[in-house]
Amino acid sequence: MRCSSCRAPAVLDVARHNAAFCERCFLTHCREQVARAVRHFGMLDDGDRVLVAVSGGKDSLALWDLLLDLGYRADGLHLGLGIDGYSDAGAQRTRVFAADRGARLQVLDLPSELGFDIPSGSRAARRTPCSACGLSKRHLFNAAALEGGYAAVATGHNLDDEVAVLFGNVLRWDLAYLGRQLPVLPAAPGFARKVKPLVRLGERETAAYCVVRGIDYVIEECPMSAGNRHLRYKEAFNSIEERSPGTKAAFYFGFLERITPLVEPAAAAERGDLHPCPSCGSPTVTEVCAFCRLAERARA
Ligand code: Q46
Ligand code: ZN
Repeated sequence: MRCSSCRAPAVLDVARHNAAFCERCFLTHCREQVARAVRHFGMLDDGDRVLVAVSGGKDSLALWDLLLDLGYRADGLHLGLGIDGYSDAGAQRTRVFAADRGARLQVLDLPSELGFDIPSGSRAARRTPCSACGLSKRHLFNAAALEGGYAAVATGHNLDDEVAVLFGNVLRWDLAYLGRQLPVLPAAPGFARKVKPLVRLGERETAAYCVVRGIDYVIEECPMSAGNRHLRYKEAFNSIEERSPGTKAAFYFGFLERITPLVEPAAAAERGDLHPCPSCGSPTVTEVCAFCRLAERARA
């Protein structure tokens, strides 16, 4: 197998591009895919300050590395979720990465700073761990970005993640979620801009990127993800993609091009009227925002 760009021996093939790459050209491919996504979807402007949500896994560390490499002023925020056997490993990999690159890292430890962890907090609030975790992350990353005056929060969602979530939303025809599943959510009062610069890269590519760049990341899945339906959707799509390369990208980018314009208004109408949460000031449609209710129950 030869590199499609320079004819040197290839180390990785990317079937959906009908291409193979040597290490050097693979890194160029990853940078080009991220730069293209950023440009095409208007995610960031040159010189923007970006807050990167970093877990210590392959996607978030690859994202941070790529954004720094592309010249963005990218700082990291790591949340300590208090998940045994997982959170410490993520914090450690994140700290090592930041120290190696001389990048700015903020760490917010939920148990010691907010008084609850995800496993016990989710039980107290009668939510699944991933629902409590997702809610906490959205709230805390948004709040930190607003407080720090960042242009955007960047998350490491890759093509496989977006395809799995899209498939789940389509199975339920959940218009509110479909209308919000965009690679860019613009800033609005109380909301920082959200961007997903890895949507043009699959998880095999982000893992390979970390290996080639010598980035040490947490390989183990979060123990709370067991039974997560998105993992099953990923497996299903992997077997389809194996037989028909390009299916994932066609499904996701076709949705963005052709369906998003149809569902966005319906989703906006479902959102209701926002007012500031009396406890934290975040915009909410309920009396007190979902995060403050979760935190209150978790600390009780
Ligand atoms: S960290 Fe949190 Fe994930 Fe663990 S509890 Fe679920 S959402 S699986 S990305
Ligand atoms: Zn609140």
